[in-house]
Amino acid sequence: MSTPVVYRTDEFPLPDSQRNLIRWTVYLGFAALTVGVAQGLAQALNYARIDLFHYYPGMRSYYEGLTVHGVFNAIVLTFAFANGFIALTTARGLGRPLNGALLMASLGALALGSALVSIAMFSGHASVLYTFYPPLQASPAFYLGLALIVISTWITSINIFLTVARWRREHPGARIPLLAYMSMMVYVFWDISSIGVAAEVVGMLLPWSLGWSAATDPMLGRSLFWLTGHPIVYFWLLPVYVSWYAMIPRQVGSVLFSDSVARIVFLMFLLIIPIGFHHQFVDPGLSPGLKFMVAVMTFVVFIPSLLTAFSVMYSLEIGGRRAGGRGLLGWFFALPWSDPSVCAQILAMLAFLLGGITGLMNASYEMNLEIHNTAFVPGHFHMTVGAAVALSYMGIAYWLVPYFEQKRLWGARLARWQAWIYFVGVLIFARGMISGGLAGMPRRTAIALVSYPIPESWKLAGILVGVGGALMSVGAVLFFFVLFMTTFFSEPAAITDIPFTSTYVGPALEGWQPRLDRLRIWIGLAILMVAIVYGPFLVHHLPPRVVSMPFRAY
Ligand code: HAS
Repeated sequence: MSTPVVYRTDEFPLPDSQRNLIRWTVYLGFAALTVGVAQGLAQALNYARIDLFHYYPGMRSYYEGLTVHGVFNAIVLTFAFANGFIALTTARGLGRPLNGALLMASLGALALGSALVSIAMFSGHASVLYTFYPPLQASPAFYLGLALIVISTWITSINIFLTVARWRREHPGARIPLLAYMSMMVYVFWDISSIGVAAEVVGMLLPWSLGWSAATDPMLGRSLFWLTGHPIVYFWLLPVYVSWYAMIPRQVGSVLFSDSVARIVFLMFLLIIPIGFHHQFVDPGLSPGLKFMVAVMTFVVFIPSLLTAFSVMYSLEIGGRRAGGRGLLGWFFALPWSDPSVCAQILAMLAFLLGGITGLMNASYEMNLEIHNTAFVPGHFHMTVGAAVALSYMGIAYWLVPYFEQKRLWGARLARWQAWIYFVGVLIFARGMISGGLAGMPRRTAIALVSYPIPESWKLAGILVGVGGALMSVGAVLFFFVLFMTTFFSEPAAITDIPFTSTYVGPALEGWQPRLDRLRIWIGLAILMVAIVYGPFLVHHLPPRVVSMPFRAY
């Protein structure tokens, strides 16, 4: 039996103090993004053979800049955004406040961790990139900072789980509201996924950087990293899926098609955590059988995103048709493109269609042998994390920052331009990276500084990367400008709620669907899957072998 869901949109009971803590958490992420994108411009121009590194204050090398770019954008921004945004959606989904002390503790750990990694990177003691593979060694401050940033996500998890548990005690037999369910699953997923990097950093890298062990085991370190490093991409993406499922339908005047489909999608991600070995297809020491199994499982991870594509597209179509769109694609153009939040997120979805296809190419074992460690890979991930995720964060910010500041969004037209400029920039950038990568152009290489002659095929590719990167930078500057003007110069407005949607079907109270909320079973299955894939590997590789002496770029 399906029950209609009626969400009250008034009286959202989040105390101002909690809203402020969430606000500063998200702003910390945006502050990291300003530094991250500034470094990104130098990285992109490097492919066009323009060397800016030495003009950046304090930057000693290409690798220092690339580390700052990756760590600030891919770790600090994304973790801060998830901690803040998902705390907010949990509170809204359940209609009750969170624990203020835990919000404060999470922000404190995040701020302190970010400060420590910044000190390590800007003092030149952590040019190890965002993957920090051993035997590259950073100073202890870097690993300690990373550990604190991860701890901030665990504190957020505890806050979310306690709030959900209290709500369940007060509502025996009720289904967890979808918005809260999805929010909670983001952190259930992340908590299991983060075990790998926690073990690597705390068990291996931190003691090693403190000199308590002379050498380390790079193979074990890489594998533990990718145990987390693969699902981390979905920890970046899933908050965006929360917006695409639970907010965008409302923003386009529609509803979400199915409550259960959304829950199943989040559960599928939970069950397919252990496929990090697809980042290690070219690593020696892993059996072909293991690589084959992981390649097959990687194709399965397409399914929840394909379900998302169809489900979200259906919601968009309902909205577009309600707005008068006719014919096969008329609904698409009838969507409220004038709303910068909607505009940015639909463009993000379109970029993700292409990003997803390149993911499929990466996942194909033989294709992977061609493109691994080439510029193709940054081409893929700038259309996923650099566009689907970052552009969606920007779109979300266009209603979130007015909500935080209790002001109208300043410059909606400029904000729309911002989204388009960034989108076009990312497509040109990715086109350059992909064609260059197919021609063997390496990633993580200071092309502007190499002493060998550059093949002709890399030249046009490099120029496209430079032009696309410059446009992305313009888009980013406009984004910060709109937020700055909104915060300091816009008119006050009383914004009492955040946009979220009701569903067309569900949630059912009988039949099989309530089982989707029985979390113990799903968490048990997810841990079992990790044990099946990683267990045999760990049996062979534990305890860590003393193999490699540290290599320091400082
Ligand atoms: Fe990936 C490498 C495979 C998704 C990020 N990936 C990376 C790296 C990063 C990254 C950062 O198998 C580099 C790591 C490093 O530094 O070495 N990736 C995949 C696969 C998927 C995938 C199979 N990746 C992502 C996402 C990321 C991300 C998401 C960030 C957020 N990736 C790989 C592999 C490698 C890899 C290998 C290793 C490469 C190597 O050798 O180094 C899939 O999850 C993708 C599924 C996506 C889709 C698209 C669904 C589209 C949607 C939008 C719908 C549009 C609508 C609008 C509704 C199937 C949901 C439509 C309207 C109309 C009118 C049309």
